[in-house]
Amino acid sequence: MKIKSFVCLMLGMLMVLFSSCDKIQPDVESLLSPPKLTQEQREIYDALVETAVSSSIKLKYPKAGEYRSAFVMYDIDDDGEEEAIAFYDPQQEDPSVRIKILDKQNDEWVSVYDKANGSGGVDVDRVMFENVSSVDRKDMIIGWNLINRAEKGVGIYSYEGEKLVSVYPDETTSDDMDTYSEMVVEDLNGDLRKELILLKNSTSTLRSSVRTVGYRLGRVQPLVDQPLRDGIMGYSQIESTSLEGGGVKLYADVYLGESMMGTEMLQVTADEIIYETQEDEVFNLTMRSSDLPSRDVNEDGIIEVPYNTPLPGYDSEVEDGALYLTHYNQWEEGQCIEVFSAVVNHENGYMFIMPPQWVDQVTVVTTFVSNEWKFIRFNETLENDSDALLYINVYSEDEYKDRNTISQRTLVDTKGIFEYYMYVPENADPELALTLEQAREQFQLLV
Ligand SMILES: [Ca+2]
Ligand SMILES: [Ca+2]
Ligand SMILES: [Ca+2]
Repeated sequence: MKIKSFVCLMLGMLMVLFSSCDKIQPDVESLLSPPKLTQEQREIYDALVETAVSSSIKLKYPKAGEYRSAFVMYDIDDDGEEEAIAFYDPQQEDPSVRIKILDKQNDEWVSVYDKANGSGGVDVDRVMFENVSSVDRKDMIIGWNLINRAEKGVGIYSYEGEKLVSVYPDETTSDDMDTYSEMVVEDLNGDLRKELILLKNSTSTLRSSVRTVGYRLGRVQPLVDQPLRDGIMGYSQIESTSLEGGGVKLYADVYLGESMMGTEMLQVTADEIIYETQEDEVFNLTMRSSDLPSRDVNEDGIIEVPYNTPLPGYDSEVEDGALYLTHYNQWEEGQCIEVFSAVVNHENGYMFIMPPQWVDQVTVVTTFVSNEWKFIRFNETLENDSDALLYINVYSEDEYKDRNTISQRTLVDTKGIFEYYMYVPENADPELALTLEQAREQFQLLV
């Protein structure tokens, strides 16, 4: 056990190291062991420590997004050479994180800027470089973790004359920093400046909303606010696709309470937000009882939103282990079109697309064989399971396989250490039976 966890730790560290190999962006782990630093990284680190406001500093590195290392390497003044942007906690009374910018001048790294963030940021969520306030120069967007808050703060900064100037909130005002739980950055009006779409969710009030922020009339400011329904516990993931006339369609998968999810759909354009799922009758058709993301399941470029209903014989109200039929729907102008319905085995990473003639006729039961799903013609109760049409089994590579069971099964797919088997009984009801080949075509591994 000890050896195992040590190996895991080593693997974890290796992954952290390799993930930052593409640019010189050391992570904190490697900074703790100086020999791993390149000469350049060491020079940056030394210049940072030498000029920091306290002698004992703690480096902070972005937790999400493209830049995940203690030094963000980016040509922020557009002179053709990268600067090093570092975040550090001077470990003094005020827990605020400072931003330092180091520039290489005459072959030496020197600190050109060092300032406390004025927004109470205690950690860095993410850093992005985008044209927001200007088409000529990229701004730095920083997502800050705030003390005692689940929502994050967002600041947009422009680098002017070796200074970071906050353009949102505007430095010259005392406006509070705007917040987000999830953020999407897109040019909504084709003016080559990006707008920010901030998806908000307050864990204390359970109020959620969507806000757009962008450059209008000479400054970066909030554009449109759209409240979302009450009761959203948080966001799972956000998908977005381009709308024909400009703007994006957002699919925000949301948690609604214990193992219940739904999807808020919105059309976000330059001057309005159309809330497609505002009506409960529409939103209810996106609800499902397991953690199923909205995604493009049939690879046609359009996102499908899952919705599930109990399989014949199961009642979602009373049963914990109920199995469901998941309908994958495309939404257009408030109308839904089902692409297909499937039974999804989340735990084992596969789904089986139900042939249309099986819907409402066929249900699935688990058996005494672990990770076996048995598809049966539904005859009034789940106990009446003699009309078997298909078995799907999942084994890990070196797991014990009962010889009688496995001799009937055909290996149809593998993923990592997992092996997927199928079996179509010879006496399957001819009215509903599939051949093994047909059954294989309905089978898909989850990505
Ligand atoms: Ca530069
Ligand atoms: Ca724009
Ligand atoms: Ca699709």
